[in-house]
Amino acid sequence: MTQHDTIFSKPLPSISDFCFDQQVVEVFPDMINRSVPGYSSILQTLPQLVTQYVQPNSHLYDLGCSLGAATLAMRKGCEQTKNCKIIGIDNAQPMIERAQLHLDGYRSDVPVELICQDLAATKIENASVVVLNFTLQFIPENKRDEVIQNIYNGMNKGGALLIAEKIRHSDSQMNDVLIDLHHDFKRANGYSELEISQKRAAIENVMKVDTLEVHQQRFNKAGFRHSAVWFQCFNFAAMLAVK
Ligand code: GEK
Repeated sequence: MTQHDTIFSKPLPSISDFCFDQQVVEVFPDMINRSVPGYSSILQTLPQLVTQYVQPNSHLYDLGCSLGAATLAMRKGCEQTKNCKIIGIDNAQPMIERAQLHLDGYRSDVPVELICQDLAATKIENASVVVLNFTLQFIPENKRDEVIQNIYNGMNKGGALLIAEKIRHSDSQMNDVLIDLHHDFKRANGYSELEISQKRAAIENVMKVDTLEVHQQRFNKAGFRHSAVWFQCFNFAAMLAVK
């Protein structure tokens, strides 16, 4: 059973930068479901997309795997494909430890290896599917091009990059509308004004979001031949880029 997220419910004397520590691990499923519009819809659709792009004898990567929710969805999507292996990467040790327990609770013939390391230093090889589910937004902006290029270089032709992100609208008025809708979503899920504002302060230095246009340009620059937004709810979008 996941615990209820109350991390920002009491006034904090000072707000430190958000980090993925043990306290966050304990409440993570509740936190992400109540904070990210469309999170469960994206996870539900992942198996379908994975089935469409997975190749026999290849690797699938879940970069920034947290507790392995996307890893499990990916595993569902490649169960019928011969000789696949999923590699889950996260640089937070408490996340990897809990993800391992979580994955051990489900039986499957698809091997999964979980590694605690920086995804920017991860060698991508023989990849048919790479998932970055709400993770690129935590990578420093000046490293994002290199990360996507590294992924592209390690992917097989016809392989898919599945990336979901919080986004910023390039029109500031429209951006404000999307942010308001997101905050209403959080209120409807039981977060107070204090929780919303303290979380915002904790995350603003560690999570800088790009526009859809910047993502698109980055895919093109890396060499992806096709890309599209396949889902959007307010300022959260899921994209597909195919090599
Ligand atoms: C899900 N994909 O449930 N290297 C590796 N991992 C990193 C790095 C890095 N440089 N930076 C951050 N992370 C998941 C949700 S959460 C999204 C992903 C969120 C990891 C970080 O430790 C955390 O576990 C994850 O990226 C982001 O589908 O909390 O909004």
